[in-house]
Amino acid sequence: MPALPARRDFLHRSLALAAAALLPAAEPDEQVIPFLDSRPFDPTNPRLPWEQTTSWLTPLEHFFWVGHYGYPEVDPAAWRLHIGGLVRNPRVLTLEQLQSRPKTELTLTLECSGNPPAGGLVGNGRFAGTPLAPILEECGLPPEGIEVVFFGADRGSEKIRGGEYPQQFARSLAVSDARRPDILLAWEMNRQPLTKEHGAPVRLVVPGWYGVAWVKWLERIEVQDRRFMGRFMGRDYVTIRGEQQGPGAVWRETSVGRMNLKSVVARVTRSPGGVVRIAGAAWSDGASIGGVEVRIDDGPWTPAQLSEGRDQPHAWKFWSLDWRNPAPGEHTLISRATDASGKVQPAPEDPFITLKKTYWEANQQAPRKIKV
Ligand SMILES: Nc1nc2c(c(=O)[nH]1)N[C@H]1C(S)=C(S)[C@@H](COP(=O)(O)O)O[C@H]1N2
Ligand SMILES: [Mo]
Repeated sequence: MPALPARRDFLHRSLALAAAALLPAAEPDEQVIPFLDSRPFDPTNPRLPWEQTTSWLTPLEHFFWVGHYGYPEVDPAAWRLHIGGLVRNPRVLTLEQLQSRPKTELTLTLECSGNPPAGGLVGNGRFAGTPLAPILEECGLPPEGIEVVFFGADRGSEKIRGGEYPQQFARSLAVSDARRPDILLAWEMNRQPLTKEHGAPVRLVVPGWYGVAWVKWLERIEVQDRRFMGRFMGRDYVTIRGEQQGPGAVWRETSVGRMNLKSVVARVTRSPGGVVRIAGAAWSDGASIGGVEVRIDDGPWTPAQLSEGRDQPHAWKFWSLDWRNPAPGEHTLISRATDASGKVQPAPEDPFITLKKTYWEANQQAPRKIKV
């Protein structure tokens, strides 16, 4: 297998770089045991490199980005936020006006609902901006308003039944969700102005919801008296899931929204003393993580130790488990999270997963293979 040494080489080199940049807490001389399917990091299309992830906060250079209609350059001086539709007092805000409002910072896990089980379309960042709810209140929500629609500056065209139509990236929230106090109009990520890739100058931040709801390059907010059914609400980012009910199944198609309970084995290391440590992350829609268990091969589920992040409801929790005397050879590691209500992250064979026909929201337990 000629590819393997090169891969290892790459890993060790990039690890040395990561260690220099962000590793005060890592143990000296620990060695990463790479996953057998580990892939090199591509800085032009970043995916969280789990095996290099030692920092609870994801550095910007490791944070994924997704843009369905490209990445528009928005001039912050010319930028305006239009708030209209059915509100009683429509408004137009400049960036300066927005930034003069009260500022809140939250540490939040952002995951794309298209992230595969152990994939890197996820990160944990600090987002700062001003709460949306008071702005909606000031604009006056009418009783007939049921949804708030958020429009980005990015545009494309969509084919529907033989026709082709202009579209703007947009997502909606029910008024009751939009009034949550922790939804932000954010202009900072990791204490820096948002980059173009992450939606500069202003994006929506929806703690506990999948990334598709976090509209970037935000330029218009509208309240309407009917459901918004654009591509990213009603046709794309939809989950078709069955549930066995007696002899048949009930099939439901829902728009991707709240995140599902999930955990991953992120990184396996060996200390100079020979102890192998299995470390990982777990997150949810904000329900607190009750615990994480790890299974090695066909062994018992063993509770891991939760470490960082327990005080931040919408940020991932880090966990680890020390594995003494691993037998040399190949092993399969798998983790499962449980939330405080007792809900357990589903196994790949769970009907919650097998009856999910679309690939979005893949929160099943993810086996990872290593060779010790
Ligand atoms: N305007 C706009 N906002 C968008 C998107 C987009 O294509 N256009 N992609 C969404 C999706 S699918 C995800 S997963 C997140 C990703 O956020 P990030 O690129 O900052 O990581 O942005 C969301 N916001
Ligand atoms: Mo996404």
